[in-house]
Amino acid sequence: MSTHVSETKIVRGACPQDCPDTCAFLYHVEDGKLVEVTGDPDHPMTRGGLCVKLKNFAEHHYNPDRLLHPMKRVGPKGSGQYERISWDEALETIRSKWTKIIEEYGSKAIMPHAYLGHQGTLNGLTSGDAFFNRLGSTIAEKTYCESGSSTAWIMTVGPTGGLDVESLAYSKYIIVWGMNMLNTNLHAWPFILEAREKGAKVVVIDPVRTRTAKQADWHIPIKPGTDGALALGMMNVIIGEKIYDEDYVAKYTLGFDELAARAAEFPPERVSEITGIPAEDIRTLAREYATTQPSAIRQGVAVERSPGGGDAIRLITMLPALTGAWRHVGGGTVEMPIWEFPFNFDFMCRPDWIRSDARVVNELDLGAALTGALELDPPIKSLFVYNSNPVSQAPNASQIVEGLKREDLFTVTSELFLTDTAKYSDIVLPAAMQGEQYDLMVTWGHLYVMLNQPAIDPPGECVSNVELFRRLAETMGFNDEHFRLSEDEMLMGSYDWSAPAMEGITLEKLKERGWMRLNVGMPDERAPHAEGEFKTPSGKCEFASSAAANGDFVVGVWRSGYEGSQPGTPVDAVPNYIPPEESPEVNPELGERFPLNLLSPKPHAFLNTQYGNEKTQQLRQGEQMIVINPDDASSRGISSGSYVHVFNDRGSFEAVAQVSDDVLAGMIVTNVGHWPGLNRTGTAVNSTTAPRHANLGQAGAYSDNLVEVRAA
Ligand SMILES: Nc1nc2c(c(=O)[nH]1)N[C@H]1C(S)=C(S)[C@@H](COP(=O)(O)OP(=O)(O)OC[C@H]3O[C@@H](n4cnc5c(=O)[nH]c(N)nc54)[C@H](O)[C@@H]3O)O[C@H]1N2
Ligand SMILES: Nc1nc2c(c(=O)[nH]1)N[C@H]1C(S)=C(S)[C@@H](COP(=O)(O)OP(=O)(O)OC[C@H]3O[C@@H](n4cnc5c(=O)[nH]c(N)nc54)[C@H](O)[C@@H]3O)O[C@H]1N2
Ligand SMILES: [Mo]
Repeated sequence: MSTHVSETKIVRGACPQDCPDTCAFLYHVEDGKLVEVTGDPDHPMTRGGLCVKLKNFAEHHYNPDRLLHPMKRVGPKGSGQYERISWDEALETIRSKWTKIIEEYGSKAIMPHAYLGHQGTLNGLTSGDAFFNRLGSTIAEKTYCESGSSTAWIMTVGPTGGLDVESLAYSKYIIVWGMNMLNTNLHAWPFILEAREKGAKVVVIDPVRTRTAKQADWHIPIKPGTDGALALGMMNVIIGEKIYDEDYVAKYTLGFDELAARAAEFPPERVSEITGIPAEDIRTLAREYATTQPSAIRQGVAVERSPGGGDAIRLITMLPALTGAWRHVGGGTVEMPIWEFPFNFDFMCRPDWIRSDARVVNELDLGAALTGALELDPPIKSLFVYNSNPVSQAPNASQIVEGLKREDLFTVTSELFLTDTAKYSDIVLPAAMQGEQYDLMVTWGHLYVMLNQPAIDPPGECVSNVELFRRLAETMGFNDEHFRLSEDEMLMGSYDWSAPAMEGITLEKLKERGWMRLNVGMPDERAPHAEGEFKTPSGKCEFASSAAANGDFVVGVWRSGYEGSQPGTPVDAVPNYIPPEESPEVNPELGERFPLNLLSPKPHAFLNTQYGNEKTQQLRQGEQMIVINPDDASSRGISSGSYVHVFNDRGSFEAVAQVSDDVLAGMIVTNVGHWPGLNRTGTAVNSTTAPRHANLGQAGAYSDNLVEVRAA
């Protein structure tokens, strides 16, 4: 290996984080100690660069605050007072508590709560699903992120990867829509720069003049939650001026007439009123986007975080079929290319173990579920948290804390650190960190299979999630073969290794090389929908959705393999603009009391809450801050650098104000991810957010949040 330095052992790995980039790692190990983690310069997408969050990743493994042993609570819930116990005692406590709860209330009184703290096939999103299905617990619907976008995507184009992010280098017109790429998809940016060097124009659609927006050729500020109207306005112009690709539309799309009728209701003047974008800009955007080929749209997750998010993503996803952009290398759109990977979710989740009377509770409704605001029979008597930190990341956090304080709730958390959530647990279990475990990473921003191999042993008594659920299965007396499989056997079962996309890829080769590209065409030749071939029921890009008829839009994987239908808003076959619910226009009474729309996108130096407890990252990120427009600031007597109180009926937090016209009047922006317990008031942004769902996929509508601000 070229990077080999004497005495330093290099082990190949991959970033564990829930991020589209999944960087290729080189672990540097000396005398059994992880001394450095660097990027693999040979990886075509991530090119040896690691983001600011992962700069001190080796040290992160040795953070003195890491949980190293199981512990039991010895003080009041939330006090953080714990005492070391053995694994045996921890497991025995769980067994006896759960046995009693099951006898008295049934197994549905136990609820897991997990998300993407780790992004592995074995230790990530679906880790533990098989165990909890076998236990017969309540099924936790995991829709923190992308479930709205993915549902919309699948309804429109089917489970296809779409545009390869690396192919952006061949685009001539690039729209980054609702994504702060320089923070959240950093390794896509060089491909955009490459395109720009060849003359491409880069447009960013975002209510905030972000770091990314400042780099763009054209920043279009838009009122939050109105993207569906903008897409319809663009269609109005594109169809009205006949600059769409008639041949492509005729051959490869379904429902053009219905879509044209819908778009006709959205002339630029009307869309301007809704979005705050000048009508002439809407016309220019539509014309440039349609006539400059290949044109590309990089969709961010932020668009889904509003009540109409699902339909907005459907509309955005339709644009390249209307213009025929899919014909070209570098044309089309990308939500996340995860659908190219041949997962075997039934093997991972074991839906065959789901009982016929299973109950589903959405994780974003956790506060209501724990406090009884959501009536549940049986009630939740035990919560098992892993890979997630709901006290910081779930909406209506104050209600979650209220629920977690219940004396009759038995809470167990498996964690790396004593997070704001773990603090409320009766039992805390220590988890292994990425450099200490084996996994094949799930990637959602590029097309490489990435293997992470352990570089060092876990410290203390930390275990991977795989080992955690093996121990829990044994404790509960589950003798199933599934819980005795080796990690390689689990990986073999988790993918269809004989699928065309996996041709030539084997675990043996991955162990040697670390990563391999899926067999789905190279970035300079890939045009997956040049001739239609969409993965929808009709095989076409569905402007009128055939799936809309059957009423179930949640993608199965977010529900642990559970396929039953979920009551929700009926969905129109042809998407529409669905306005925000918390806006002064829609709800003047609420707007009178709470006139500002609060957005809470991702922090630059943290990964959700991870690294939020690291000094170096805290310095990079700074204190919790809000950005407020000069008009809104002066009318409230707020100046830059002063503390403000941000509040609504759900809760409050404090932050430092930064007065800037980077945000429009009528809105403010902060970031999610600061540890509530490290903030001034012990709270953070999710104390104010509503547990509201977007119109598809039960996604969170975090952006639909009216607040008021006053000097603290
Ligand atoms: N540094 C860093 N990177 C991350 C993460 C992190 O925590 N930190 N988290 C990872 C995860 S889990 C995810 S899901 C991704 C998400 O990353 P992104 O897709 O970038 O999503 P967000 O950060 O939610 O928001 C991106 C931008 O959308 C804007 N926005 C908000 N509401 C709207 C709207 O209604 N319309 C439009 N057009 N724009 C809007 C915000 O102002 C923000 O600048 O990032 C991943 N990468
Ligand atoms: N207001 C607002 N709220 C949001 C969002 C927003 O934009 N605005 N974004 C939403 C989005 S997109 C997402 S993805 C969610 C993210 O929500 P979460 O997934 O809850 O986010 P994290 O803060 O990364 O918490 C993961 C936890 O898992 C732990 N962990 C990491 N690795 C392991 C492991 O191997 N084993 C175990 N047992 N634990 C591990 C970490 O220490 C961490 O505490 O937040 C959502 N919340
Ligand atoms: Mo996310």
